[in-house]
Amino acid sequence: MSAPTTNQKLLDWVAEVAEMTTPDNIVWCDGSKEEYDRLMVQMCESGMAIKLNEEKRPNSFAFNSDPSDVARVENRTYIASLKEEDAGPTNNWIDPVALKETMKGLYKGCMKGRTMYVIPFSMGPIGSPIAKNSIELTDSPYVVVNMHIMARVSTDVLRLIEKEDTFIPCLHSVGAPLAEGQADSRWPCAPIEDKYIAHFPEENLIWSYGSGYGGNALLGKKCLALRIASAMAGREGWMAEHMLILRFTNPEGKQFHIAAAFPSACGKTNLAMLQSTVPGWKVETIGDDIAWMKPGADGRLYAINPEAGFFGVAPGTSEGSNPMALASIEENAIFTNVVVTEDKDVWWEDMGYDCPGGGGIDWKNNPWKQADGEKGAHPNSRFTAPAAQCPVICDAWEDPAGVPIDIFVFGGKRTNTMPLVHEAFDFEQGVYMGATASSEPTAAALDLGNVSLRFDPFAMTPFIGYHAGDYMQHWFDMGETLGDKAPRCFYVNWFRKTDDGKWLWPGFGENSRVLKWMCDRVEGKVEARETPIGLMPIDGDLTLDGLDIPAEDWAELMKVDNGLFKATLEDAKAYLAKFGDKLPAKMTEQMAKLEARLNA
Ligand code: GTP
Ligand code: SPV
Ligand code: MN
Repeated sequence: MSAPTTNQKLLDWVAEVAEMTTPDNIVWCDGSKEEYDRLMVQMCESGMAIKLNEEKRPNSFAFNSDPSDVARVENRTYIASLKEEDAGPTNNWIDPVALKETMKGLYKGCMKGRTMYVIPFSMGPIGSPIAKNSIELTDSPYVVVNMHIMARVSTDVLRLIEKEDTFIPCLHSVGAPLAEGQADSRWPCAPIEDKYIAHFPEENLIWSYGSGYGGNALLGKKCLALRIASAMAGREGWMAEHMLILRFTNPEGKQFHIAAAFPSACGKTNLAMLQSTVPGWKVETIGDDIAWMKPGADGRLYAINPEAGFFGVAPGTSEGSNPMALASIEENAIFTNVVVTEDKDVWWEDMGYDCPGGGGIDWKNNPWKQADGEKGAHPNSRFTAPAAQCPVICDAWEDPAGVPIDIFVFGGKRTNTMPLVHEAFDFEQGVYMGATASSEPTAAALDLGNVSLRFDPFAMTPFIGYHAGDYMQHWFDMGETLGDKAPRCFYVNWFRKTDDGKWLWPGFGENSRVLKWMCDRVEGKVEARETPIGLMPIDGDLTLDGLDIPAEDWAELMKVDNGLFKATLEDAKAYLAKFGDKLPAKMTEQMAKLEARLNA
């Protein structure tokens, strides 16, 4: 196939990579339905994909990964800045020259026996001033079809690259060359010690090797839209955050835009599509994972969702918890590491009903019976679906101008200590709350080991493309830029448990009650009571009508235990110590103020 572009930079790069990786063929992708269908047919024939029941799940497919390749690999992820100190204490670092040497060794001949796909894609609406044009080179057809859904894949991007003579290069290989006549495996990938997810922030360059999974391989997502974009945003005065974006509209039609940062597998997709239980209030989805935000001409902060689809956690997704996600995956969806039932539909744990037929093929590609008690879907199994299929997608979701953010929400999974909701006294304390957000570990990252609590600033620890201390300072700087137009900051915790392990808060749709309280605060409709950690609801303002929450459970959800918070503050101090003189003075100031309030 002759190359469908005249851009010399792009042609040279493709030629250079092809020379290094020696694919059998090169295919330039155009993002068309014909291309998608053709690749799916090929993958079904090769045994990599399973076509699902056309009646039950039209145009949908299931994949099972290699059991070793089921999530992001944070200990194989690198920020290879020129200077080590610029990667900071939260990132792995290798000298970029040395890392490139190592990776070139791995890339040499790595696409032998495979096709190299050239994927032109845009993160953000094509041609929008905030969007980024990019090319992913990959030898994974699974990556191509997922990129079709998650990003905007189009030859229009080639035209923009020709005009602007610039693009963000993303190189990906599964790292499994095929010898002459060698049969391919169902899910080719490299052993863990050969996997590298590498970022060269000064060059806006991404090199990924050895994994075919999600955030390791769909390079527009975590690698570009968060790690590289956060480094660009830090330099250029905007923000790239691990945040959902939603619009919450009250009965009078007043709109509030909320951006919320929760760590992986802590409820962003669920909150983004929430079905409000507060009469007359409704939620519309703008994004479920990533927000790019810039101050607008009116001085407010405007957010866009750079993605085009959802790559959501399957287990726990049910008619009860997230009906809008279920509706989004009725057709044209891809499923990875779920159960394929006997009648070729999909199932996962906590889907709201037992597996039809009692079993099927599990995520490890083996025959499986629910009655045997083993999990059928991997806890980090995922669906990929076009955002446009979400019944509550907001009409502004592709507006290149974005939506003005009124409220930031931070949070994580804490079964103890953190109350249901509290509000920051001001933006600077809000930054402190976001910067010291903490969570108990989840299944979305493979390798966090046996830790009980992980500090996860702004849910961005695995995604900050530069020094996390500089990143915190950037948040304070944005506060100064925005002044009194800065969003109001809140901290939530949906995950408190009783001593015998039951949820204290019903969560999901009922979280709308908490969002409404936030909006009432923004509008000045309700007062709040001061506690050492921030402002909290006055009894009655956060309505519990119709909920069956015993008074002692509510008291527990609203409790601020000074002793527990002093312990968390000590943990935060220990965590922040590793930032050394890069820790913003404002963080130290906030800690001193919090300590004083807790001791008062
Ligand atoms: P990533 O895609 O990894 O970034 O995850 P996410 O933040 O989008 O998480 P998601 O919304 O997929 O939720 C992950 C898990 O949290 C699922 O098992 C949900 O059922 C569960 N969850 C979400 N919201 C709530 C809630 O309000 N209460 C409780 N108890 N669980 C929740
Ligand atoms: C996350 O882990 O935050 C995800 C899934 O959204 S992945 O795309 O694999 O990063
Ligand atoms: Mn995520």
